[in-house]
Amino acid sequence: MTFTLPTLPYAYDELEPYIDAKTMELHHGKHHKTYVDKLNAALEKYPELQKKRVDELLAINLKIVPEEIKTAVRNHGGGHFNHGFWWLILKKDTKFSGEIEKAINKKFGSFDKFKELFTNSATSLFGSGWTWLVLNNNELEIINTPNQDSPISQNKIPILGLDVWEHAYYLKYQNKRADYLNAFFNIINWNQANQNYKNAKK
Ligand code: MN3
Repeated sequence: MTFTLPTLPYAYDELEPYIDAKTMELHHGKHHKTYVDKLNAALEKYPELQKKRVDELLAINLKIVPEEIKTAVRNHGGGHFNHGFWWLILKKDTKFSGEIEKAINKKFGSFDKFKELFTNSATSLFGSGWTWLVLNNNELEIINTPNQDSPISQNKIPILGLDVWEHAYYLKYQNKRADYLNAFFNIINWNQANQNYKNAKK
């Protein structure tokens, strides 16, 4: 089996005006597609690895991946996993509620404080990468990862994530990363985040 580009559970224009349709089309149809294609190319000579899930390839700092393709799988497997995760965390009009609400309030004091810390983390990220809310040893934590590095390689379970590569926002927001970060908080799928949190706690 080779890896395939997942279909989005919504139309490209559904996140307007926070993320524009053109950005979604390029981001999913071109960027994510390229990660999938390059991951498949990297695994071409490794039929055993083609049978693994992408999270299995990335686990424990890519332990099962041979040295000669480690960088390619870190970048393109990471890109495939991170984007597959990211599409599902985007949705308009869900409510901050459930176990994730309680856990965020308990850990960070309030939603506003969480938003501030998450935004500061994303603002401070130099170059390309991601900002995440993860569960690390059963504790919520905000982290950045460079490039397409995935939290699961560090044994941290993503609850929600934010793509801070310029390709995620540049068409609409140009250099105004702060506006993009603010927009993101209107399209977090809290149902999905809550489900991710409940699964991670198991
Ligand atoms: Mn991206």
